[in-house]
This record gives sequence, structure tokens and C-alpha cells, in this order.
Amino acid sequence: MTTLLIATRNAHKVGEIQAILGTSFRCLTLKAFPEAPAVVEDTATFAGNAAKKAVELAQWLSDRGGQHSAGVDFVLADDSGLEVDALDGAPGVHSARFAALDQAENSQDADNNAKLLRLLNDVPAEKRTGRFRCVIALAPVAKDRVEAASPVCYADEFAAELFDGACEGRIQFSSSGQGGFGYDPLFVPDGFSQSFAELGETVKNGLSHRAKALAKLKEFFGRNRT
Ligand code: ITT
Repeated sequence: MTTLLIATRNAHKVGEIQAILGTSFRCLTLKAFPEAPAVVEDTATFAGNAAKKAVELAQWLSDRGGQHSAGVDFVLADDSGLEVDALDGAPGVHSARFAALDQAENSQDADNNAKLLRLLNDVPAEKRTGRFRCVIALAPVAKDRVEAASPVCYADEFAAELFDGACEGRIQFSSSGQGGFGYDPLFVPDGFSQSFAELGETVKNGLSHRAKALAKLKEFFGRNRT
């Protein structure tokens, strides 16, 4: 069975990824690797940040050598966020620290949601469209790696496979619901009248941006097993 390291420090994301992947993979989390380095998310795209997280951690695990990598075959990283049309795609890649863009640390969900509502104060219902986006990056962990002589080969060895997903919807005028995390209390997916936080995890995990990206990842493994 393939072993994945789910390399996110967001416990809600870990829960959703594990629930969506089910039992088809053996999943470890960063709890098994407390000394894993923090990766700086400084690229301009979800794909760039997801690939950077997966590749840096796969390199780190590979450098530790086979017996210290707990059998991890691939590192899986998720970069995601909310794009709001009336805000030209913001908060986008800055979704986690939207309330305090000058800080390196993530902001509280409540502060991010309050800022979003404030910026959309004068925007009417029909213009409050947007989407969640997710890019999942998968990077292989090299077992018993012999350092490649060429830096090009070294880079290729850790290139990440990318899987993306989007979920269209609209932003409510106020928060509702207790489930989920992040912007879920404000986001109503197309075809529904309740927020992700009200709809609950089973509905969300059936149609979310993350579910769509992970469906592509499962297809990828299905194709490569045959
Ligand atoms: P890692 O980098 O460790 O994975 P993070 O929370 O910092 O954790 P991101 O940089 O990808 O992750 O930021 C994602 C932010 O986008 C997250 O903090 C939420 O604010 C928002 N977000 C992403 N997916 C979401 C979802 O399914 N529901 C609600 N908000 C979501």
C-alpha cells in the first residue's frame, strides 16, 4: 500500500484529506515528523506554493535516508484559498493571512472573514461570486538515494505532480454554520442555499475544490498501478 505524508499544518485540511482519501492509502501526518522544516510559501500561485511545500519536504525526507522516512513514498501538499471576483481574485494565495497581509503568520479565521465582509460591504448579491481553489502537489521520496552529479537531474528527481480543483459559489452577507474552517461560514456553493459550514463535511467533501483535486490524484494512482 502506498504511504503518503500529508504535509499540511492545518488540522482541518488533514481531516478533510484523510476523509476523502479513505482507506486506499496509508496516511501519515507531520505529527510523525515534529522536526520537519517549515516551508516559506512565497510564490505567486497555488501551484507554485503546493509544489514548493511537497518538494522541500520530499527532499528533506530523502536526505534522512530510508530507515528514518517511516516508509513514506510520496509527500502530499495542499495549497488553497478563496478567489472573489469583486476583489479581482483576492484573497487568493494570501487567504490564510488576509487580515494582516504584512505579517508572516496566518490570521485567525474570524479576522479574515470580518475583513472579507467589510470589503464586500457595498457589493450586491449578484456580484458576490467566487470560488475556492486547491492545488495538491505530490512529490516522490527517494529511497536510498545516491546524490545525483547533475543539479538538473537532482531537480527532476523531486519534480511534483500537480492536481487542481475549483468549487464555484458566492459570498454571503454574514457568517452561518459551525462546521468546516476558514471561509466556510461565508461560502455558499453553486446549487445550494446554505454555507459549507452549514452543509457539513459529508456534503462539502463530495463537491469541494479539495475533493476534485484529490479525485484527480486517485485517478493518477489508478492509471499508474495498471
Ligand atoms: P498549510 O500551508 O500548512 O497547508 P495553511 O492553512 O497555511 O496550511 P494555505 O496556505 O493553503 O494553508 O492557506 C489556505 C487558506 O485558504 C486557509 O487558511 C483558509 O483560510 C482558506 N481555505 C482553503 N481551503 C478552504 C476550505 O476548504 N474552506 C475554507 N477555507 C479554506
